[in-house]
Amino acid sequence: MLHEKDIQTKEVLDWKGLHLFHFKGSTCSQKTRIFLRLKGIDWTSHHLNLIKKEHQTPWYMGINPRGLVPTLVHNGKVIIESNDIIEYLEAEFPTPVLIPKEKAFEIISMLKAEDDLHLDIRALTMRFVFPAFLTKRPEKQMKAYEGLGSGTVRGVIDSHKQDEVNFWRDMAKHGKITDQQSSEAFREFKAKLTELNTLLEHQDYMVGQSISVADIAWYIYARRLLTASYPLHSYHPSVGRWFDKLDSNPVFHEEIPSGGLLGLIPKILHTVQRIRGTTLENVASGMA
Ligand SMILES: N[C@@H](CCC(=O)N[C@@H](CS)C(=O)NCC(=O)O)C(=O)O
Repeated sequence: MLHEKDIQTKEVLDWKGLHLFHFKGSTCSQKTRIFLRLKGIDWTSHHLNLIKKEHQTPWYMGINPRGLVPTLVHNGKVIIESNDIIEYLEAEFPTPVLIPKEKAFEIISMLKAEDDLHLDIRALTMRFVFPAFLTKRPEKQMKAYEGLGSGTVRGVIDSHKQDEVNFWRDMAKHGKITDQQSSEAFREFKAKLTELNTLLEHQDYMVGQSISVADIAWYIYARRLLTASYPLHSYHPSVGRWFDKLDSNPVFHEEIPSGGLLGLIPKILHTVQRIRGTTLENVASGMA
């Protein structure tokens, strides 16, 4: 939860009710939206189109100093980071339970591990879901980003913002996400999903026989990996079965746009990558 000092757009401190800033194509926003739907919580939508850079305005960065989505505003309290938003909502709206108390430690550790892979999922997205010309960030934009927002989170200088800047500058330097970054991200996911596959050989959901937020988080990553052409079902059959079960639930399926331009772009990109022999599997196996 942010401190008042972190927030420059003071008007949100007077907002009543539950407001979510989000983007339909963002994994962290999708995770939060599915959570809200399963909980049956009503919320006011503030959709920000990341492609149009609507999240890098002085107004929004005055609410979220990192300029990322999602952000929750609940009766004047501002919470950033999807997993913190989810934990906050679980405490405020306890039913239906999505973080059972007896499994809380396990679930929070799983969410932490998932968040640690965020730059990896982003790297695969920027290489295998969207073409580089759509995602490159010119230096002028990075300089403007650096200057926006309070630069503090919970009252202290926010080092995470620098990680964001480094990611995009690195990508601009190489002109794309490199083969090495892609292979490393692929390896990280393969190792993690191999572990999860072993778990799911013996149980229906990530932490046992009932659904929890750990399932939402990994469903979102699995779905994004499939969009990047990761061979989920053949490498990890139990994860594949678990995924198909969740995917047949409209609450899950409907929150991830697969039609329109957001659905078409990766399909075109994969056709080009197949012709050039630069698919995710080619790159990860050093055959690109
Ligand atoms: N750890 C953060 C990650 C937030 C994040 O990176 N959001 C992405 C969308 S999934 C974003 O806002 N990207 C915009 C950008 O990088 O400029 C969370 O879980 O909320």
